Amino acid sequence: RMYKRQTICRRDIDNLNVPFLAIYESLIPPEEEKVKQTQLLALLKKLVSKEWPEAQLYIYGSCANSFGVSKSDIDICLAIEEANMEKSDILMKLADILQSDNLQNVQALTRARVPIVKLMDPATGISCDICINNLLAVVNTKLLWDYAQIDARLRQLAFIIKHWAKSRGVNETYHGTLSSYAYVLMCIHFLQQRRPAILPCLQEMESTYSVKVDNVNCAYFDKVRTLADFGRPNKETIAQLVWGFFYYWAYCHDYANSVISVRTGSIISKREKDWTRRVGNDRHLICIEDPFEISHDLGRVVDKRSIKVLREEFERAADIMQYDPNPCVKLFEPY
Ligand code: 3AT
Ligand code: MG
Repeated sequence: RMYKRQTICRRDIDNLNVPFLAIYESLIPPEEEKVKQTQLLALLKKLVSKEWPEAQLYIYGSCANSFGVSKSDIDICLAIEEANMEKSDILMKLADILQSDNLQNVQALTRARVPIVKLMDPATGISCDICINNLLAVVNTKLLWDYAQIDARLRQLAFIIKHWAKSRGVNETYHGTLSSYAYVLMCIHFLQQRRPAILPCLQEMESTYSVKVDNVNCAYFDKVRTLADFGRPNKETIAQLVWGFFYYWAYCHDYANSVISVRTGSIISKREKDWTRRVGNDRHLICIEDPFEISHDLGRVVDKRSIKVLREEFERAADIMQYDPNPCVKLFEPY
């Protein structure tokens, strides 16, 4: 199936730039949404600090990594040192603290894979999930944000890919498809691999930011303002990149042997990572290395059935980009 065809993209590809950019613009959250998020965070901080003056609240995920579309839920992390308390007890107590004010549907989900407190703010209609001490997610949020500052095409591409994945039902980890976080890493990797490259590999550069979280050293070059011209030599347009992204995952990626790695800015081998066979529930059918937790494959949720669904969706999308008279409609048709 690999290298099945030697296609170059359609001649009229650049006619698609205007409609793709219009889709991107329509997904950007309006300023008042950001204001409401900030207000909700301030309220939560006030309530939490009464009980735990030392604790910190951080926004992470799509509301802070710049890849959030309009009406996203907020992901919040409570950073707290409570050596004598079980995580589930902290969550119950947190739910209690927040219940007392006028927030709605405050629930502690202590048995979820990632235990959280869930709530809804009736004043703004915003839902949020609060987890405890998930600081690696706070750091990978900063990494994604920093990458987005380097070249505008990353945010455009990632919005379009996320919108496609949601429309086609392949953004659901509990059904064996990929998380938004995984799709953004796939976009970063893809832009690192273009020639000339559109994105650098920040973790291979001299580190200007370095923290140790859960025994993982997270270090990379974060002075991204100095890289504003990095992608300039590459003139590819958003339509060409959307086409190239799907073409890569449909016909060029070596699923049997390759791992994509934003950390190294390249492809590494499954053998090198010992990801060649199923271990427990991790099947490694599509391999996406986490940039910091490098033993963590973001493709591990994908199973024998869902890998087929995913690859068929990549092929469908690549074929639409290649041949369809109206790709901007067809691509996002509900499944
Ligand atoms: P949505 O707009 O909510 O779809 P998101 O970027 O908020 O996109 P998620 O809600 O899937 O993505 O995840 C929230 C954040 O949690 C994103 C990332 O910082 C972190 N995260 C998610 N999945 C993983 C994972 N498997 N390993 C490490 N960090 C993760
Ligand atoms: Mg989210």
